[in-house]
Amino acid sequence: MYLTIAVIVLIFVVIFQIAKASEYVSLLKGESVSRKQNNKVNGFLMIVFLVLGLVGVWYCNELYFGKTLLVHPAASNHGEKVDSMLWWTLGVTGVVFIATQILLFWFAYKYQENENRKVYYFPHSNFLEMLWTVVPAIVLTGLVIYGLRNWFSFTGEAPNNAMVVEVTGKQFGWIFRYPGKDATFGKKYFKAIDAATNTIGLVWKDDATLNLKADPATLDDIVTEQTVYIVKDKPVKFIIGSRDVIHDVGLPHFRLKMDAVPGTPTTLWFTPKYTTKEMKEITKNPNFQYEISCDQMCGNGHYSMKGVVEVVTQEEYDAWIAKQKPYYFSAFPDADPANKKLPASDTTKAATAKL
Ligand SMILES: [Cu+2]
Repeated sequence: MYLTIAVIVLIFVVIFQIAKASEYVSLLKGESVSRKQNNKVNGFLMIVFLVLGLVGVWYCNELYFGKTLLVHPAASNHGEKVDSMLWWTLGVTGVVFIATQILLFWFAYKYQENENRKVYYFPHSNFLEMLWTVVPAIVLTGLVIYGLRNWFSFTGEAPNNAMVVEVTGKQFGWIFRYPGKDATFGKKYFKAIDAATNTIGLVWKDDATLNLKADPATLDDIVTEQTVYIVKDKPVKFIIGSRDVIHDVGLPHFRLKMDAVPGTPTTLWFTPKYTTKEMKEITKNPNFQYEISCDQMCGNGHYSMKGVVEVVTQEEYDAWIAKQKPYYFSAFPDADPANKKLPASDTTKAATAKL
């Protein structure tokens, strides 16, 4: 730290001294000679900056591209479209960037002060003005339309066969809800939330003080935390909300993200293309996990909001969901048939049946 500051200070001192020295030199040599010399040096430096800059762009790409997500394929249908959109944008802006930078620095070098050249007076050209207004406008409109089409596609209606999962952000974690056997999410109400037993406020019981009527559709809803299971090649729609502040469901491997806003449900849908297992092979990383990262600064535990998406086959999913119990049973264990003690007569019957 101190070393860096010392080096920066030293560089400033050196620049200051050079400036001062060149001032004295110009006094000795005369204004015009020294200006011409400076022009030459500056012109040469322009070319040096150009070359160093372009080499730097190439070098940083060599150094860091391997660490980006782009080395592995996008893991969803929409992700592929987002990637292609990104490549098109980078391609178009990249070509323009390199061409304009080369021209900018080359012109500064080539057309430096020269006594044998007279300046050509070129005040205005309607054609050129039109050209560099209309062409970028058309290209940018194209890119925006391309992006909007993707946006409407992944925030729009999901296919009929899509599975639906509700995602709720909270400080600091994720709660997932599956609709259960009736395929319907039961009603929830924020005042019914109880951090220990009813994390998203399902309306299980009548509550006169809150003016709530129990919703039977809540009884089979399945609630999990931190890990969500979805199926490869099957569209999945997330209905996204938040319990406290604004979070954001960031799905970097699927190239999607969507804000989680309290009181205003947002949606997105996508079709996962590779199971977690397949992705481990693709990335050659045995510890690979699809991650939900909160993409919105949401408080001091923001960094720890990692959720996991398990993409599995239909069979694996069926086996997993069959093992899940309705959330209702964890709040009211007595309602769980598995916990019900059989009446004495039934026990005898069961025993006889066994025999
Ligand atoms: Cu968050």
